[in-house]
Amino acid sequence: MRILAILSLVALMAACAPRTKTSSPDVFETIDTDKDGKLSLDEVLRASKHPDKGAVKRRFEMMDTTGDGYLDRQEFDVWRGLDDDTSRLF
Ligand SMILES: [Ca+2]
Repeated sequence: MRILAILSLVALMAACAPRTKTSSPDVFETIDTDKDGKLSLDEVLRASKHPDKGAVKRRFEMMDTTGDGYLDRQEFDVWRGLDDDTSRLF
């Protein structure tokens, strides 16, 4: 239930709130090695400097608010703007 509330809040913020921080195109595009405009878990794991790959995977799953297994630019930017833990992954 709590997870649903958090995901709902993130989705609402993605739709309505002005972003306080956006990723530079270089960060997203650097991680997006196959240049399909979305980030797979493998791409994120390869790009992440975080020592705990399990933590990266859990964060990826939280960031993937649509649940499609990929991060689009909006999902990526929202989380990078919201919390420092996500920003520290890269
Ligand atoms: Ca990609």
